[in-house]
Amino acid sequence: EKWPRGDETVWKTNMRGVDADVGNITKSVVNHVQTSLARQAYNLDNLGAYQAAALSVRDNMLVNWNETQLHYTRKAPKRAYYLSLEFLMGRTLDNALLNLDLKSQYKDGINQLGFSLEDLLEEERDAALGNGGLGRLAACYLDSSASQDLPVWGYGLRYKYGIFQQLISPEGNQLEAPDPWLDNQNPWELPRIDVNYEVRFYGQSERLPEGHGRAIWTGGQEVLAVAYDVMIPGCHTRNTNNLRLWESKPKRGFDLNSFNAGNYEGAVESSNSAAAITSVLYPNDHTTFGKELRLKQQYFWTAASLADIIRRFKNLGKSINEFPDYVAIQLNDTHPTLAIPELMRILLDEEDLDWNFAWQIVTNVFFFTNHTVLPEALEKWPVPLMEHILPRHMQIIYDINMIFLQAVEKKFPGDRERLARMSLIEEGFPKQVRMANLACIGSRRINGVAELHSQLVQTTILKDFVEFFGVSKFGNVTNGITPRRWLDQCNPELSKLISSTLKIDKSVWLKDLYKLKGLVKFAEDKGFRAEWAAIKQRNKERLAHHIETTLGFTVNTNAMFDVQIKRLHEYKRQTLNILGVVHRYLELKAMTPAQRKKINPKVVFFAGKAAPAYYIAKLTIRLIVNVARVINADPETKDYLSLYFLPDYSVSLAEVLIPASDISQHISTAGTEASGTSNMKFCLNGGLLVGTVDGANIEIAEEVGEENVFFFGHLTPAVEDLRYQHVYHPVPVDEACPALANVLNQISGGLFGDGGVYEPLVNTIRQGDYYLVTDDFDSYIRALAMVDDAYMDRDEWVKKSINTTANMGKFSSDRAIMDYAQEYWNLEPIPVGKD
Ligand code: GPK
Repeated sequence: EKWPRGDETVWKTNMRGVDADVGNITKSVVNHVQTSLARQAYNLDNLGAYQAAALSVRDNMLVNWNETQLHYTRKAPKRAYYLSLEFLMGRTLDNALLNLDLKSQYKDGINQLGFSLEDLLEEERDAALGNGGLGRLAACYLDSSASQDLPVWGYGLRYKYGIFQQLISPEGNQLEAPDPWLDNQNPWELPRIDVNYEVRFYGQSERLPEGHGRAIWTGGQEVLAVAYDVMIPGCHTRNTNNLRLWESKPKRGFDLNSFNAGNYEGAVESSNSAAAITSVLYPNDHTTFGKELRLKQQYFWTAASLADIIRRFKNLGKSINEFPDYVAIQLNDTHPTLAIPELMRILLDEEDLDWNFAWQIVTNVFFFTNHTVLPEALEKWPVPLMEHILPRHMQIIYDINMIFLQAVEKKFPGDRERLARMSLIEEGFPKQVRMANLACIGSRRINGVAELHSQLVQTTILKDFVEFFGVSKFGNVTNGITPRRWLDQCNPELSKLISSTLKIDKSVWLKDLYKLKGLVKFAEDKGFRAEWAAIKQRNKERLAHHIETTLGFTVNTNAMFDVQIKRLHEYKRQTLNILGVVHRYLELKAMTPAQRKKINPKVVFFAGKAAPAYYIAKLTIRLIVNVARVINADPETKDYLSLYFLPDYSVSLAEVLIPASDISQHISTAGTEASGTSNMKFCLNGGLLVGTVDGANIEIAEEVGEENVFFFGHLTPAVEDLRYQHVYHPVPVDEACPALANVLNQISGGLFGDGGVYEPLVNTIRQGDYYLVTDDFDSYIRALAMVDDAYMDRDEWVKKSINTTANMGKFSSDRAIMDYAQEYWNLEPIPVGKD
């Protein structure tokens, strides 16, 4: 068939490219106001202007997106797919303008139309389709894939409601409100009503008598998955990748059969349950709940994504045994593990392959990243639930298990305990399917997210599998962060100073972050240090201004800014931090005014959400809020110590907080934080770090030098023994750590309101103390004292700050994604327009 239809020159002369002309930009924005939005200049508000500007930017992105997809289709390279239940994208407009290198032109154009770009940026709602680090990592990896010209697509779910909005009641309780982020039109997504797949649930699976492990799965409920595409622009490249999010909807508006039988309500009900699948992001981090709807989400998403991937592969006209040469699929944690039995089902039941051949393909396509060794996060699904919702997949899992355990038995004859540990099925009432074991045996390679964590994965949760498969199947890819959003976008002044100092255009160093190393020698330059410090100061004032306008508090910008922002979790030990604040407050109270005057003033910021059902985490928030209420109102101390809990933590709030931090806290019990990624963001912005010897803190110290990091606390190898001691030879806190006991007594005694309220929280420390707050408290306080001392010598501090930023090259997500591309996926960059 001839392409294009009609007159080729008419087509070609009308195809537009990316347009950086300010005149054309204003024309396009006005055109969107008039036509796409059907609004008029005289009553246009900031929101309308934002939407028109966004649509105009989107037009430019689409030019690149189309070209990229065409280029990938023509070149037919191997592609990788990043399957993640969470993509914590944040806002898009500023990021898109910077990546397309159109920011100054749009700034001018928007100005000419009587608006300010900065105001319009604030109109955008965060796309908050994730809980925390795992979801934000996925977003950084998409940015890096596009920026490194890698043919990578993301696949996820288009939740109608993202992570809940956090409200704080006057008593200090967290309240959750829904996040209707799609209520304003979303200019960044393209509905693809024509790209849709049917996904089956429930029904019956009948094995076929002739063998090969085949079966026929029929009946049950069929739900439609509809694609929504989100463009992912690379930085200073035309490559623009795709994030495909699935929305569920009823296969027909209603169930025709029930409708004809007069069961109108029943028919509408079934359509309701289809839509429910993608209605809400589960707000639990590091925990698994075994909820039916969550399992349906996981299958719905993996089935639609695989169907789409296979359809794209089939368009290449290759034979199915070449599938692993053209496709790599990264499983972001165990959430998409059902893709393994689903691909087996397709290959066996639809492609008619025999078992061994199918398994060979499957185990060469998938790669699995583990993100935690915390036991409560290891996903397990009750067998009865699986049998009910996915009867065919349960058969396949049993078959995989049988064959696998035979191989284990052959290698380790008679080792029944090993078989029990490695089985995909955990015995019990009910039996459960162990998703990590399935992900592990079904994948080509497995990685952790920082050196220490990857070692722990290999020596603890997957030890048996290392012994069975050999260590070469296991690896490490230390996490990274995108320097576009986490430096250039959130800290434009610092970015400018870096470019002018290094005399390197940011388009170069932002994509080769090791270039920051060139800043080291400027740490000795007094003028440079002054500029560096002045930028930090302005970022602190920017944060203070934000807090003043949103919350009405006046923040002391002459103080040191100390920040801990992350999900509330016992293992992350916000408790240690708040107890340390109380300790400092008590010390200040005991001082004379003259003594206080010598103290380094400090403002402590907390932000983070607690899972709605996580009682202790919510109680920790309540304690923080009430400590803040008391100490911020104390005239004796408030100039030296104040405390803020900033509600509704988000990517956008992080973008204001991180550049303003002098010191940030990453204080998990050793061995519990797999990597951490905000630690990298703070350091990249010249903030120093106080932390435990855990996760990526260790590698950050290796890079920036231990003299620039404030480490404290027990090390990973000591943790197990200390926990044992707490249980079998408990020592009362009053003996083990008098300073901590004093703090706990003050809280229980009612210094911050009814002490009884906090008893359950205090008891987690007094009894068992699983996260070793008692053991680390004294060294934590000493570390904070060292921070104070260091901050007193401001010149030395600024040198540390510069040297920290200068040595953060390793933590670019570009390095991480290239590591995946080379060591895991076997993928090459496919730059658009360069051949
Ligand atoms: C790990 F297991 C999980 C989880 O459920 N959610 C989540 O955000 C985090 N993570 C780790 O806790 C961090 O240490 C890590 O940096 C991040 O994943 C990305 O790997």
